[in-house]
Parts: sequence; C-alpha cells; structure tokens
Amino acid sequence: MKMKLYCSPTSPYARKVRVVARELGLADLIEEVMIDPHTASGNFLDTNPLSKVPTLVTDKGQVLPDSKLIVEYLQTRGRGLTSLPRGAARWGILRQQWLAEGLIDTAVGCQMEKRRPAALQSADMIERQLAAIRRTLDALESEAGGLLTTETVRTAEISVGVALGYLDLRQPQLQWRSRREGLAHWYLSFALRPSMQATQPPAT
Ligand SMILES: N[C@@H](CCC(=O)N[C@@H](CS)C(=O)NCC(=O)O)C(=O)O
Repeated sequence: MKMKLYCSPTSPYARKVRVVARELGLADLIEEVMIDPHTASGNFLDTNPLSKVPTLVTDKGQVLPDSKLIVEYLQTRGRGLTSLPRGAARWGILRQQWLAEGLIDTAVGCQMEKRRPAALQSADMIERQLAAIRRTLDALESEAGGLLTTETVRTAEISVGVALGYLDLRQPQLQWRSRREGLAHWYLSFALRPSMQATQPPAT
C-alpha cells in the first residue's frame, strides 16, 4: 500500500513535505491527494480533525498531521538529505530553518487575514506581519552564505527555498530579492532543483 499525502497545490507546508519526499527518493511510494482543507469534509476530517494539509497516512495506516512531523518520519524512510553537523554549527543551521518556518507561518497568517471579508480585515495586523517578514528576510540574507548549493541539501535549505517560493506566490509586491542579493543568488539555483520544479504552485 502506498502512503497517502493529503496536500494542496499552494500550501507551503505541503510543498516542504513534497520536496523532502522527492529529495529522499520516496516520491514513488507516496500518492499525493490534492484537497482544499478549507472546504474538506467526510473522509479527510475523520483522518485529520484539524483539517490541515499536509496530512500523511503511512503504509501502516498511521496518520501524521503536521509538516514537521511528516518530515521527521520521511527521514526515517529514505536517504538523500545532508545531515546536520554536531555542535555549535548545528544550532546556526537550525536557526536558519526556524526563521524560514516562521516566515512561512507569518506569510500564511497574512494570507488568512486577507481571506476574511474586507470589512473585518485589519490593515495594522497585515502591516505588522509584513514588517516581520521583511526583518526575517534581512536576517536570512545576512546568513545566506551558509546555505548549501550542493547536490544534496539539508531540511534548512528546503524550508528557506519553500518560504521564498511562497512569497513569490502570495507577496510578490514585497520584492524580496531587492537588496537581498545573497538570498536571490542562492534561490536562483535552488529553485531549479527537480524537487522544486515538480512542486511549483500554479500561478494564481
Ligand atoms: N503546523 C501545520 C500547519 C499546516 C497549515 O496550517 N496548513 C494550511 C494550508 S497552508 C491549512 O491546512 N489550513 C486549513 C485551515 O487552517 O483550516 C504544519 O506544519 O503542517
């Protein structure tokens, strides 16, 4: 039985898992099922009562309802990612990964706010989130030299790459590349990886 990955074509959390699956050579073992978690019903809600994508059902029928959990699980099933060093360097790389994860959370938060009826949206809230995104991009830019462009990468690069791709999709007006040459240069080659190309979100 194949594993089943519930995802949506635009979710950055789902894309992260889909990229990891491909980098680990596990894509053939996983059936990707595209759903809209905002309108999902029936089977999916029984599978994940949180109604969020990504959700993985393993080949043993276990349900994993969160991208970080799924990435951890997939790493026990395949090889193809560079493992993290030990010691101080480990925390530097994880810091970059967590900044990127925060970037995704904040950009998705912005998107959720924009989904509300116009009269209920808070311009202050959106501006506060955009300011956090700009600051976080600046922090990632200052450490962009540490991002790998090697044949195999780490989960940190995948989180950073997916976060930047999501900004292209949802916040193009931010022009994140402007004055962030290090990140922009790194992303040019990262975005060409087959795992990234195969998971590009549709143009909206
Ligand atoms: N912490 C979760 C977040 C997943 C998440 O929020 N996914 C969004 C799509 S980008 C979703 O399913 N939203 C549906 C909803 O909140 O009802 C993860 O890392 O997987």
